[in-house]
Amino acid sequence: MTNYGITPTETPRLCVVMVGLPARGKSLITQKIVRYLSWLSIKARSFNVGSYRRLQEAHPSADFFDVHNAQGERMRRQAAELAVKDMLEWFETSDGVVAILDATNSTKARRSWIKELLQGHGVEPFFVESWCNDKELIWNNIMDVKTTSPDYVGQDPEEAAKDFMARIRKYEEVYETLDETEAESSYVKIINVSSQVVINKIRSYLQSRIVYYVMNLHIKRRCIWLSRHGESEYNLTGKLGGDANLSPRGEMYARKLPELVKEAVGDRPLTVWTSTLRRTQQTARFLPYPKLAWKALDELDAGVCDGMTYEEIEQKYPEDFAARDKDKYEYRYRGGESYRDVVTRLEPIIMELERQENIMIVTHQAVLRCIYAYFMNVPQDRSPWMVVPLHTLIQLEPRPYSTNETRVPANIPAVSTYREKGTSSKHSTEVVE
Ligand SMILES: *[C@@H]1O[C@H](CO)[C@@H](O)[C@H](O)[C@H]1NC(C)=O
Ligand SMILES: *[C@@H]1O[C@H](CO)[C@@H](O)[C@H](O)[C@H]1NC(C)=O
Ligand SMILES: *[C@@H]1O[C@H](CO)[C@@H](O)[C@H](O)[C@H]1NC(C)=O
Ligand SMILES: CC(=O)N[C@H]1CO[C@H](CO)[C@@H](O)[C@@H]1O
Repeated sequence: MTNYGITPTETPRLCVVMVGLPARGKSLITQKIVRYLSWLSIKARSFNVGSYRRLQEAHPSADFFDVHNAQGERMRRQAAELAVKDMLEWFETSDGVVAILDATNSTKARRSWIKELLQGHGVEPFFVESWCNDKELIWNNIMDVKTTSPDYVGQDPEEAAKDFMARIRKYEEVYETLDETEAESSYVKIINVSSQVVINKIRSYLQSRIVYYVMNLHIKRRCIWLSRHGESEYNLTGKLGGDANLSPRGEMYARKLPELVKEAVGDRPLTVWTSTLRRTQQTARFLPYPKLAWKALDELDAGVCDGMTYEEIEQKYPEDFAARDKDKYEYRYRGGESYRDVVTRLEPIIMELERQENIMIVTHQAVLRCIYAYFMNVPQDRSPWMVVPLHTLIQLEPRPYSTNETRVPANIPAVSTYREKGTSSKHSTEVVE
């Protein structure tokens, strides 16, 4: 059956417990871990204690977060219990693998409570602390929070920021960071956004993957540009795969691309990544930036169907054709690859993309769909069917709680290479503008 990349000997139930003062990027890290694991087909979900608390107290003032406020303390504890209850239910009913408890968990006593609770239910606790005393980073985070947090909807931004600072001071009074007194716990402590990382008792493969991932995250503003290669000679005849040259219209796109890219990128430094195939390298060849060719960016390998049209595939391998329509993500071409295989080989690319700043990727339809799905959180039953037009520059700007997308068409016509689910295999010679 399917190997999810988890060794079968380990307990496949992990709870990542976030630790850290407010405005240390915990929710951002939480959301990214969920997206990354889901992209790798590892079932993950976050449980935000704050949103359970909000059900009882929608717009609490800073006093609510005072540890000496017994009423507030009781409600916060209740919210955490509700979150954990739902989490355990999710493990049972949805075959969950990784749950992420997004809370403050500011004291050793609380961590010890949650650790026992989880272990009592056969769930391995793993603490991820984001620790930071860089004033500028914290301030930037507060500005993001005050404009996006549901706690402050409809409030004056200045007032919201002040209240939030007061709330943070309440937590600071009691906050205890992870240290050697918790040496028996599995944890990773990220200091000043990965300028220093402390790891302790990493017990499983899954934990080490999460550690490796969070170590690579940064929060600098940057963009990622994606483009398919220009129309190729194979696209004109509807053939798959191969290593064809660009068509005359594809060539026009390659010549226009530097202008489009310059307009979008401005003076920012940029590195261009291509696959090792001719059509992506020809498309990128006029771009005046450093280039890197990755084998991992090569198109989905169509195996024995390489060089055939969809029509020929339907005739020669009708049951394969139908199987691919039924589950395009899992379908693996004879002697070739599935979308899942492509995601697996793209993982180092995603890891490197997280580490880098401005990058442009010129690649192929299936590969581009997989990369796009990671950033835009597109589920697997939809990602293989996504429309990614030829001759269009896609700009993605990752922001704390979403990714901003802009599409810039080059206005150079190309054949449509999109085949809708369940449609006839006839190659479309219709020209889209
Ligand atoms: C974190 O950043 C602040 C501000 O740049 C610096 O003063 C502090 O020494 C850093 N701490 C660590 C442990 O790197
Ligand atoms: C376009 O042509 C290339 C070969 O040059 C092929 O790999 C790719 O799959 C084609 N796109 C579609 C969707 O037909
Ligand atoms: C998204 O990006 C576009 C282009 O850079 C910009 O004009 C727009 O304001 C951005 N939207 C958000 C919500 O940041
Ligand atoms: C401050 C805060 O919200 N801490 C929570 C950490 O997690 C434990 C268990 O989930 C809660 O009891 C605390 O309230």
